[in-house]
Amino acid sequence: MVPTRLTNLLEIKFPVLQGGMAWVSTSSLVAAVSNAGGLGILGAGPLDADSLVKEIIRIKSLTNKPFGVNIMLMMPSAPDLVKVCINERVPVITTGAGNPGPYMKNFKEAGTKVIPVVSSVALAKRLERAGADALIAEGMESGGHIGEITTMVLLPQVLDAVNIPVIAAGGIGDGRGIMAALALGADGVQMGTRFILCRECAIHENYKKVVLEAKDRDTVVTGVSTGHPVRVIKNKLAKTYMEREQQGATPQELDEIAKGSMRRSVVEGDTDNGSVMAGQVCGMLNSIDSAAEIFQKLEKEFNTVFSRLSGIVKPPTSTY
Ligand code: TUI
Repeated sequence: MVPTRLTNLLEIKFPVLQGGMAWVSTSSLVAAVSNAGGLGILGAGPLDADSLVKEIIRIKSLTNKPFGVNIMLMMPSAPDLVKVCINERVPVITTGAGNPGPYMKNFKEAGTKVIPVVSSVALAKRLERAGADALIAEGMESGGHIGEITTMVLLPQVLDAVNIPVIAAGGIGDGRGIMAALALGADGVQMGTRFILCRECAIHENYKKVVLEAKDRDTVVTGVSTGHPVRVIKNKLAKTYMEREQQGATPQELDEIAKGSMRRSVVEGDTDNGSVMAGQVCGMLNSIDSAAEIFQKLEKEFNTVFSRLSGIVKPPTSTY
């Protein structure tokens, strides 16, 4: 892979970011992905400031490569987590579920690269003006908290609207998807669900089994009625939640149903009563591999598409 403006910016070998997944991407996965040549990203979601410091110290003990931390801005702990990342000189911050504009100045002063997730063109433009170093354009094929537009449609519009590097996310599960994103003009990709099925991902095996066995139509979007859509794999909890939504349950009642649901699935392995967040690509994933193996496979798949396209697309004839 030749260096690009994104690999130069992040000082990584492959233009592949591992999505920062709350509860799921902990230090062992982050370090393994960074060591394999991508950018591992810690999901700071459920952590308090002290646990975040410990996780960052652990990552630094496992890799000397750059890594990132994802901060979910809708969490009340977000301002404290931002302070920790600045003190610990975290190389890259990605943000989700909100607008990081208010923190931008502090990050810039600390030399931290800021890469917000956007699901609309308007926010992409606003955050470029606010000083974002790059953007992650995330389509609704993703797992967890999502926007409304597909990656295929969102990505070219974001690319047309900004000049900073744009990373495609949502619906990318293998080397073919990476090639497709680059064909649309993306500078790189972010993959979440593919890295759930990583040997170094330290979640309960039951969670991985459900993702591994899921088929193309096995995810649903809950929370549309509250304005916080979340894609999960269909199970007993999702069914109850959506039934209550249809019956007109209040946001407070729905919050009560969802409370603690990631802990139940990720830590306790209760994949019936817990929330199993995953992207639509779960249907095409069929093996658990080490991070190094994932990168080898991605490169092979990418090169296979490249060869196929080289055979069917005639290079433009030179006019010289
Ligand atoms: O953040 C994510 N994905 C997530 S967060 C999460 S944890 C969670 N747990 C329970 C309920 C809800 C979430 C699981 N998955 N992705 C990044 C993302 N950000 N997707 C969409 C957005 C987003 C949405 C609105 C970014 C900005 C925004 O606009 C805010 C504004 O001020 O305009």
